[in-house]
Amino acid sequence: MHWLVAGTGAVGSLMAVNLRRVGEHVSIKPRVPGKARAIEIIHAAHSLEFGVQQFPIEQPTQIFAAIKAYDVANFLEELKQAPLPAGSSIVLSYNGMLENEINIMPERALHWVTTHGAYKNGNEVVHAGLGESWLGWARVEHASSSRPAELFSVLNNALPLLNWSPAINQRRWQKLAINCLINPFTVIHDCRNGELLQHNITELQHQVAEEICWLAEHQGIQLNSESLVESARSVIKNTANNYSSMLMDVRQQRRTEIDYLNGFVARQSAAAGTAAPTNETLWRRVLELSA
Ligand code: KPL
Repeated sequence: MHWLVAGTGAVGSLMAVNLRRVGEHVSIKPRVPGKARAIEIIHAAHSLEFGVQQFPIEQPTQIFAAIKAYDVANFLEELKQAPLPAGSSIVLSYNGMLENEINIMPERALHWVTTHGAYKNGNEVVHAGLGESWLGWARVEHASSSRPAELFSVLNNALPLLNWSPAINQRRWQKLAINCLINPFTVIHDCRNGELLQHNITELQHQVAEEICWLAEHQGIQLNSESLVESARSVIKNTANNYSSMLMDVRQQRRTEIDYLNGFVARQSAAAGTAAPTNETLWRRVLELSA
């Protein structure tokens, strides 16, 4: 299979090196346009070089887009201008949710939701915490269609464990909650995920989780706040050495995804007539810290 990994952040780089490791043909499309013809990624002391590919694409290609939530609409618009050859698919991986995302998902788009932890140090990608991932069709009307067998199996070999999910939306809400329960706290305490266990945040996490459960239920998704806090705790332990993507964004003075995480929860709850004060406070605090 031909793969194009869009986005050369931690997750995109991690996927690119692992796809290459299992023998796939991989090129890269950085989201920040540059003139480079090749990109070097260092992983486990090996330096690998990836050719840079731009749109349009001539042959059937599996796109793995590990991009920021605020870049999703632009990226999908770019794809619309350069339609992909038959046999291509688009796998999207981003933290958080967009208010209008249901209307912008292309036909063959899939969501890849992960709890793996990775961060980048210059050109080097560090796989700092093992997790698992879920793959499912992005468009609700395709949710129960069969899984694309070859694509699934390649992604599973590259970065196990991958689960097929006909209810990917449920998984996306769980991941949204995990990110809301971890990422802003790593910014506020300026620490690795594991160091959060030394801070007294459990009460606040329960409030964040309860606000998320209320909103999810309002949107037809059942979640349980106790299990969300519990899951966040196990992700914290499994990715203890990781620097969250949000902390890396703040440290490198990039825009964070807070608007699409706790900010999304606060705005959507307000629109539904209920305040989500803890998510709102975390949203504002991270915005202040990243200004
Ligand atoms: O998704 C992550 C992130 O950093 O954005 C987790 C799973 C919390 C790992 O750090």
